[in-house]
Amino acid sequence: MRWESVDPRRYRTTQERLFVRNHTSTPTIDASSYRLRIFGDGLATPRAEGGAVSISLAELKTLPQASLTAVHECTGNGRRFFAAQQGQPAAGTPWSLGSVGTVRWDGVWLRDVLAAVGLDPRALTIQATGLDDPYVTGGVDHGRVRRPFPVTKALDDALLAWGVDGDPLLPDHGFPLRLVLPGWVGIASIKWLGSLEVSTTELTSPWNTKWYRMTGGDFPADAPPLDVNPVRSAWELAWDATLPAEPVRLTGRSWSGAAPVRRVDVSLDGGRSWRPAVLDRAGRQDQGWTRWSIQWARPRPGSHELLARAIDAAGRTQPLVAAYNDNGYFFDAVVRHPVRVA
Ligand SMILES: Nc1nc2c(c(=O)[nH]1)N[C@H]1C(S)=C(S)[C@@H](COP(=O)(O)O)O[C@H]1N2
Ligand SMILES: [Mo]
Repeated sequence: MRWESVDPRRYRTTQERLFVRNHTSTPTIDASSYRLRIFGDGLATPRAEGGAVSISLAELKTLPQASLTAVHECTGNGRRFFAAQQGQPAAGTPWSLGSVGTVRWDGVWLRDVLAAVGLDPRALTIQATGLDDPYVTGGVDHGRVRRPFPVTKALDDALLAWGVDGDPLLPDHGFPLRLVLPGWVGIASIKWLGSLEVSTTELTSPWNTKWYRMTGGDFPADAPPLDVNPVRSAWELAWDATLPAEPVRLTGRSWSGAAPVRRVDVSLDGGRSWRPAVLDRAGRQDQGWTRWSIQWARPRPGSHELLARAIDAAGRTQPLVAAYNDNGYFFDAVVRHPVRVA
């Protein structure tokens, strides 16, 4: 998603504008024969994979329907800035700040689906597996894209989504059904959801043991799998945007996986002086981002760096330097956004 394409009057991101991140490639799935399979020893009646409960889309749609607006963001958002801003190149897709959006998902609460199937009170984790091809890299077949998450998250606000803003999911975003774990790293929201294994033990996959954990830098060897997203901010401006030398109202957005954004401070002079931006807190929807604006009274001709730093209601904020890690996850530092006034 290009920040200069974001319409300041429009709160949510449309599917067409939302970033796409695939480990393999988008599969073609026939919705009429599609089935979600649920199995595992964490069901009230334990089921082996071969004897999974099989649920069609039509059957899912008989459950109470739900909609949820939430930030959707890749763990690697901002990765490019490890190299560009900190001189610490990190491996992976060199996103700027565009692998994020705020999306209104339509579907059913996972808790309602689990209640209908029947859950064992000792159930601990659920492994979600996609229907895209197995992920092969460096000659190793890691199997299908899958990641476990706690039953507590499943019962809290996890959604099984078949649509966005009333339309079916686009193929690239998980048609016909995806998991959505709001506030969590993007990889947790498994697309083209094929199965859910409900277990009374801790399940693992390479997507929570090998990747999507902090490795390298100052992190310990046993850093836990990443779950809740950090705090980040972006200006609704092109990189190196040219602005006329006249008063201008600048806009941007800030978000956090943990809590609503409480305050945003901005600097129009590269970080020498700061002042609070005007937040549109009332306009925030569910677990979406917070829009803000700032009046730049007298932009002087020349090059400038615009900075924005948010604080969320949990007291989390953005550092000036992000914690380096091998895979460039969680670049949450304040980004120095260059503009030219001409
Ligand atoms: N089955 C499957 N689910 C997946 C992925 C994938 O490659 N396969 N990519 C994950 C990652 S890394 C992210 S950031 C989000 C991206 O969702 P989007 O492409 O709809 O924006 O999907 C997640 N779910
Ligand atoms: Mo991602």
